[in-house]
Amino acid sequence: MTQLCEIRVPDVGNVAEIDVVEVLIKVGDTVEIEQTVATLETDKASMDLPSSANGSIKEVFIKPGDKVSEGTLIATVLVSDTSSAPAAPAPIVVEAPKAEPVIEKAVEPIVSAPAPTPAASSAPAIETTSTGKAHASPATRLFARELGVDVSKITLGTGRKGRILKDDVKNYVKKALTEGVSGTGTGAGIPSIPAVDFSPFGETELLKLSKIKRLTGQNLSRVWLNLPLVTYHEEADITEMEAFRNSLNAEKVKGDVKITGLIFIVKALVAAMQQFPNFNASLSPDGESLILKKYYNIGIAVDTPNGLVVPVLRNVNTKSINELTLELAEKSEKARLGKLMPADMQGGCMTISSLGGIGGTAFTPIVNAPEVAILGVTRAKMQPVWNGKEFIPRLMLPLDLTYDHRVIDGAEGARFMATVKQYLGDIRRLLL
Ligand code: CAO
Repeated sequence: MTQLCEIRVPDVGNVAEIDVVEVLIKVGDTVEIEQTVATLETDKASMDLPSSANGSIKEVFIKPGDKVSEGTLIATVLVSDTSSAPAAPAPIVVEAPKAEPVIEKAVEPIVSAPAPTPAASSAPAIETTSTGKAHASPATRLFARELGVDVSKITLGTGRKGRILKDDVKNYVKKALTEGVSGTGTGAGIPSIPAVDFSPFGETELLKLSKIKRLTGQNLSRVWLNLPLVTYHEEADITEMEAFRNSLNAEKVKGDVKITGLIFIVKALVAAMQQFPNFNASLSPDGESLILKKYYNIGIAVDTPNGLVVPVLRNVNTKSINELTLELAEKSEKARLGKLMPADMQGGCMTISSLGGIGGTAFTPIVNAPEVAILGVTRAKMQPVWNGKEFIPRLMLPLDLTYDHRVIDGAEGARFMATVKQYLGDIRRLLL
């Protein structure tokens, strides 16, 4: 049976006018779910608009240069197999372009997970970030990345207003091959990992990485290569905090969302950030100043079937434990269903990556730049603690703070964690 599905512009967060930059489909084209059908651009970011259905394009309602807004009909798709009916159409922001004074928005990673500015060791790409001049759509950037081309090296594109198009990338590669121009290196002179033929060793299968995983990988590599990271380990005594949490949860009735220990950690972290403003900051692109933030938004790394995403809890300092509990439950559920919008993942000041529900004793999380620090949490366990007279059983929570050493000094990191530990050890202090 055939069914007609519509691709519309989803909620992209309070933007009245969005420019259509590129239309990548035409009538009769076959599209798959998640395939990019158009590139849209606001004055803050470019986004790839994915198809929400598998099928063939019946009609296209937009052309480059058009202005659209939330709900605008982009195209209709004839779907022959009802099993491939629409999934949630989430635009994927992969580019934050052009001179943008608010660096945080400009360099923010889509997937939460640790941040941007490529130069992956094995994925040889140097993408221009907000500070660069290259003007290209996410689809073109992706294409360039796949070929290992640094788009910033393509000085002028042949598209409107000098925009770099796929053909410009192709021509650049052709030129590089014929003239031996060096444009496909891995950056910073890092040798790429050689390709290995595994077939002599046994059977293998090629599994395509999800888009989230690919982007996360690039972001992680960028941060790893660009930031001098230090990880500091600490333990907090959460015996009383857990007793309080359990007593609160005992009052809950069936259907209520239980309070998770993570929310107390979020609150303690923000209380410490209020005392240590350098942790609520980003380094300016020229590395000469700190941009201090006056709001307190915390990203929470959430494990989903498609990869890691980081929804952001906003204005944590103004919200109660109960409000934050509901917000985290709602956002992590949305994350797992793949329904987070870019706006849900933007504006974070610091991130928490909690593996405590799974286990672990310590790990080294990677900072979600342009944030300057990330807090890792692993599994709390009962331990004998010496109180001066005897060993007593206490519930100890391992914490791992990774920070950008350009911004945070070692002693500052240690003091910050001593403060987080103090808040978690006696959560009454959060009221002070
Ligand atoms: N110590 C001991 N127990 C813990 C704990 C800790 N540090 N953290 C959570 N738990 C317990 C919880 O209390 C819960 O127990 P009950 O079911 O008895 O109540 C159970 O473990 C499961 O917790 P959870 O992980 O589902 O819930 P959470 O609120 O602690 O975390 C979330 C929410 C979204 C952070 C989590 O589900 C998640 O996705 N974690 C993975 C994040 C990740 O992948 N990070 C890696 C990033 S770097 O690659």
